[in-house]
Amino acid sequence: MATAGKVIRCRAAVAWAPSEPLSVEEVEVAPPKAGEVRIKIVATGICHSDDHVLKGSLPNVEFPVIPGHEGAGIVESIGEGVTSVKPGDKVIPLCMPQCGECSFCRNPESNYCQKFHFSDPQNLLPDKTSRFSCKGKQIHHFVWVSTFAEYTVVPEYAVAKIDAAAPLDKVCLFGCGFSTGYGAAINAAKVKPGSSCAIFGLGGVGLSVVMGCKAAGASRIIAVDINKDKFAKAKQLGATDCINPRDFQKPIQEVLTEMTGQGVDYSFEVIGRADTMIAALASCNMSTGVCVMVGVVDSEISIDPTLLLTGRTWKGTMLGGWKSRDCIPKLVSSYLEKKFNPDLLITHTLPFAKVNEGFELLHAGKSIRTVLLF
Ligand code: COD
Ligand code: ZN
Repeated sequence: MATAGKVIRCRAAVAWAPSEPLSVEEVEVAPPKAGEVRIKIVATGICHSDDHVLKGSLPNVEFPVIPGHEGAGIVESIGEGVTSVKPGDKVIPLCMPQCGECSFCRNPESNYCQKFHFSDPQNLLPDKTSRFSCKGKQIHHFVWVSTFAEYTVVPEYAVAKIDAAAPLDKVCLFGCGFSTGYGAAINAAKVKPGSSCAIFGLGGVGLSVVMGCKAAGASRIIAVDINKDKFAKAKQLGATDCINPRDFQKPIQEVLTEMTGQGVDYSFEVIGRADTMIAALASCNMSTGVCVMVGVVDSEISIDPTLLLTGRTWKGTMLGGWKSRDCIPKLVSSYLEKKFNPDLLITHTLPFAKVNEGFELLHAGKSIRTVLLF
């Protein structure tokens, strides 16, 4: 290995400060320390959560930072004591780690590893230092994975080894978007055959919820978005109805309740807005409905408690409830067996240098997923 043990100079997209465009820079990536893995990122998707990072609206993120959390790559070198991966392995870096030791990792019902960012910020590696520097400055990691870098270093328990046959320019979506959305339907809501579902927000994550509802056998899948250009893809992936809240005078929860009689069995908020979180909650059956929140807002929200008193369940999910190291490789294998096709979410493929163009496509509502290739 020519590069093992050495600092690698390579390209990365650095966010120097909130609300500034990304700057493609040459960065130095230090070798992995004990328990760490250095990965050559081959492809990375752009998720709306990366846009939240750039705007400074995700909690606990420190600048300057290298964002990106939907990548796939090849192990370049490993630190002392790493046993589960070796150089040359195809891997997905995991924004939700699975340390295997915390009480949540040991609980079969939970996928929330206590080493996740909301509990213990992942802006630096576990030894509280960074492996990235640029122009003499230390650059922060983002949820450890920082996939907008040609090389990144992550702890071993935030790496999933995947099938050697997996196409990295496609399976990068398993690092976030597809796994999050599909799992929200399968694991968090546990959608039943014959049920009705409403999905608020038809981005890469929301459309993956549509795929999950379809796979679970839902008979009515109502897709909700203010951008009607998203409807054709939603229908292709399984939506039975597509509605634009702006086409109605009355609140969308009333429209959905009228469409279904008593509200949908399952609703999903996949936008990240306070008003649509409340609308999604109010859209599900007042007695037995389940509303799953996938999006995040940086404000508090208030609701009428009777919405819950009548029996509704309101819950959230991270990375679709999958225990990441155990389940992401299995999802990739199911993809290779053609059990689902998230390739349909990829609308654009760009060279890495055009990362800001990728964000422009997202802002303009023109892309579902843009995949950047190094
Ligand atoms: N009503 C209906 N639809 C709307 C509205 C509205 N008021 N506003 C926007 N939309 C639609 C947009 O037109 C778009 O189609 C869709 O909502 C959002 O899609 P994208 O492509 O912008 O977003 P995704 O799918 O990449 O990401 C959505 C998230 C909800 C995951 C993201 O925004 C978020 O909140 N992330 C934070 C949560 C998190 O960290 N999750 C774990 C890692 S991703
Ligand atoms: Zn994401």
